[in-house]
Amino acid sequence: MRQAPNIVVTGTPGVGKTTHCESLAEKTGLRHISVNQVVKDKQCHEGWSDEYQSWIVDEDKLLDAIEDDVAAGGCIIDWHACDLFPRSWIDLVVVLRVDSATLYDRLKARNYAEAKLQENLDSEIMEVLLQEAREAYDAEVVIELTSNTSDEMESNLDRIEAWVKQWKIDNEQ
Ligand code: DAT
Repeated sequence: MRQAPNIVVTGTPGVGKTTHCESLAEKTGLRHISVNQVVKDKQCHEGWSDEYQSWIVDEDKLLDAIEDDVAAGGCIIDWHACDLFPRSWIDLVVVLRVDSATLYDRLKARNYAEAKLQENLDSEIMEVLLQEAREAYDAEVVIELTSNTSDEMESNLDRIEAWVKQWKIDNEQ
């Protein structure tokens, strides 16, 4: 049994995953696992894709790299995909959503190339990550939260923090 829950924070690049995860880790004491960082640091990839401007992730290596941490519980996993994680590992999946205009501005500020920017905007509009989460996990595990403004982020953080407290009460041994 885990002493603390495991949470996945997912969504299209630019929705606010890292910002949410860093604050959540501070507020709750849970550990932020940036999958991007793990992939780079532990070489869980098969090289760099020029087309996608990202690492080609070796999912088996990635799962092996984080398995021990996740088994202990109390991880906040920050990644733009969620269906690779075994259902038994995960207690809550938070799918962050953002308006197209806001996402456009955030990705533009990151100097994304036009094709990559458009691809991510399409993905957000088509709710690709939300669908993926709903297909991979039970309905009660998946929550969709908007992340357009700082006020929305504060309210998301309060809500997740309260959920973590309740999880600990419900799962006390
Ligand atoms: P991700 O990790 O999903 O790629 P991020 O956390 O790096 O996203 O955030 C992208 C940018 O948007 C960053 O400059 C912080 C800003 N941001 C994120 N969430 C926000 C929010 N709810 N309100 C205002 N700005 C936000």
